[in-house]
Amino acid sequence: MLIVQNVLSTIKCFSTHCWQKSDPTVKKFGKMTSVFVYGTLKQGQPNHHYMISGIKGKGKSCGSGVTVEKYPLVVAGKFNIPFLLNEPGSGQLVTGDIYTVDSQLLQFLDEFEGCPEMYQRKQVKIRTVEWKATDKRLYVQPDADGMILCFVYCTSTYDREWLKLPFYSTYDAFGKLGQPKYVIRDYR
Ligand code: PCA
Repeated sequence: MLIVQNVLSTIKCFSTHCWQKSDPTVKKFGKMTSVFVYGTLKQGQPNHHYMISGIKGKGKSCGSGVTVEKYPLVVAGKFNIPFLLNEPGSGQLVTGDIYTVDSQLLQFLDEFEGCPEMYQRKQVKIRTVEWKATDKRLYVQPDADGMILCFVYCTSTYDREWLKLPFYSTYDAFGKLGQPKYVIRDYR
């Protein structure tokens, strides 16, 4: 029995190690990661403070951008939450803000966004619209065409009925763009 347990724990340890090795967020301590936010984490939106307060980890604004591919951006659920449905090619080009975050803030954001159950974090190509990040030690720079690969919280685990909702290109939590207003709740 002990031998079986040891073998199992070795396999578990090995698989965790492999996962960590292939995950860019934990490859190197202190690495900054580019994240594209399109919803309540954007500037002027209800959860933006997490991106810049420093309380949950380090985050720096790099600029703004738009997805290279179209995605359906819907406002759904009883709290009117914005979701980017992982259906590239349908919907609209979606606008948002680009941040660079440290591993602590990335880990918080994963937890805050209910990742991987509610949202899944996926790398997508973003066309930069405005770029203000010049410190090369902190920021990954866009390529010569102004493109940058960023993580985005999108979902494949959504209710198929949501495909019948209106698709937006830009999100606003306060109903300024005609979308249902976001219901603000306490985060734990
Ligand atoms: N927060 C994340 C995903 C949706 C949301 O409200 C964001 O702003 O990108």
